[in-house]
Amino acid sequence: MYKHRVILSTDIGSDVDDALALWYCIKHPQIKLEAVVTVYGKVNLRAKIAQRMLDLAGYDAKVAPGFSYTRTKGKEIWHTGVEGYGILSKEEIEKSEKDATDIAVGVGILYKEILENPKEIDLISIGPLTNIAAHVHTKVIENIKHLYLMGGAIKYPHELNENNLYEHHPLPEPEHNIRCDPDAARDVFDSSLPITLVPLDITRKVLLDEADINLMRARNTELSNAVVSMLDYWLDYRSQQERKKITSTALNDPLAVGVMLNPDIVKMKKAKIKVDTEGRTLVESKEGNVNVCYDVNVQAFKEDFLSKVLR
Ligand SMILES: [Ca+2]
Repeated sequence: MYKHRVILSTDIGSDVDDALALWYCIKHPQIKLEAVVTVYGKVNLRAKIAQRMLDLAGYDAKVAPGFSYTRTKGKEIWHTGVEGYGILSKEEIEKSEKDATDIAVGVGILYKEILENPKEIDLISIGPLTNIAAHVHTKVIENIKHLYLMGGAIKYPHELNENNLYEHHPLPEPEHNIRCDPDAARDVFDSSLPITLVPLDITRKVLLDEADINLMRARNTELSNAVVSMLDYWLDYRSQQERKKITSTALNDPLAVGVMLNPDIVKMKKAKIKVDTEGRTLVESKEGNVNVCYDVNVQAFKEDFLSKVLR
């Protein structure tokens, strides 16, 4: 029996970790996925990828594109160029890119689902926060049960620990999901929404390595083969970028799902988070609406993740 009704807001298709997070949601018996709403750039293509994964799993949930553009003006959208590779045909990719992209049907689905099910639905955000920021001045915000948010960095690339969490130095680097739309992130953090923040500081510690990928390869279902194929394209892309062979990848986005399912796998402290113009997430005070995760039990998380997706 499921324990969590979930809406996922995702930029699936670029970093493969969104597909891994969606796979985890699909396969976890405690999750009932109500809707997948895409965000950032090629939202139609991203929605096609999510829909295909659900179809391969025989899983019924709503899928729709959210905002393609960011709330912050003048931001270039980052794509890898391999979005859809490994799961969609070349024709499907080209066609979905030609579709109009600013309809944002998914934003309406988010609105309707939350208001029809007040305080029943957990929202998991694993992309820029544009879709969620659209609702900060509506009743939606007070009716979301909880927001689990992969994003931000508290000290990264410096080590984060219990003792330096509230210190103002060293400053972190801006993390992708926040940096891509700082205005949206600021609106969400400044709202009254209860948030659990799963920052880069801990997600980078959870690696899917070659042995794990080989287990996935051996699983050999239509869905696992599609995910592994996307994973291979992502590792090739990363290898080209880094000019060396990359064989592992961080489970950033799946960890946000994992923290919702098993909060005991992390250590957290309360905080108020301020977002600066560069997209840094800065701890402003010890009181606030955000649980910041600062430590993770890597083995406990990976055991649950792998056992569920390989089920
Ligand atoms: Ca993502």
